[in-house]
Amino acid sequence: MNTVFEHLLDIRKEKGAGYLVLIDPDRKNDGILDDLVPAVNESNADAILVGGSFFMDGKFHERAARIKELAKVPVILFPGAANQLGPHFDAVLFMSVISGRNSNYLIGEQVISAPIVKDLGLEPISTGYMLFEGGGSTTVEFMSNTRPLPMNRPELAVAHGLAAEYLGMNLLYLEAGSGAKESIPTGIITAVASETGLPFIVGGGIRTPELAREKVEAGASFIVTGTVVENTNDFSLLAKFAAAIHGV
Ligand code: 1GP
Repeated sequence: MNTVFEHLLDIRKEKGAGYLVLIDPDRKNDGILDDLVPAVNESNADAILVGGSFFMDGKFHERAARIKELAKVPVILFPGAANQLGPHFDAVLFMSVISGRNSNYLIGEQVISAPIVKDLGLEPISTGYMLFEGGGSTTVEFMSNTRPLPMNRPELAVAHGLAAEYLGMNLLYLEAGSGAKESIPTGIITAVASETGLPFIVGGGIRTPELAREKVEAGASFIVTGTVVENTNDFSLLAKFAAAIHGV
């Protein structure tokens, strides 16, 4: 059987790029999961990411279980911390915040997580997570206590991407932050695509299918959207994003 990561790479090969839908299992989304997840199933999206850096109640695991129960695509944990690990995922982005210099998010949470990942039998997808300045301070910047990379220095992005590659990571995540004003610019995407050998996710502040398509044409392997669907409750957007990202 293919791993989730192999499945994602196959999608990228067949469709040019993949579409990942981020669902934040916080209380603000309590009422919409039973409609949102079936809408994702119908939309041609390729996987669901579940996670976030901050929660306002204690029902993360309950909601993650419900998402997994309803989902017909792989459900991947996109963890803000080790305490989000649980059995209701097909894989976990085993991430290190390589853009920052906070040792807890570079290796601390990973050491806490590794035995739990093994015990749960989750597939770890080794991911170098790079946070960029999305215009205004984002929750992840505050919670990770790290300084984001500037958007106007592609060479810095490339150096971080290469470091992740040479450290043996399998995937990069170029993040402007959830709800970012500015998404990752084309210049950064083309530089990372042409100068590193790793597939990469681009997310944060992508609010239209046209903008998602622009990122794919610049070289993004996977696009993630979160807030735009949660904020508008317009689930028809999911299929529009999927079509734009897959180029159909
Ligand atoms: C957050 O990149 C994702 O990690 C999604 O961002 O909520 O802005 O779509 P948005």
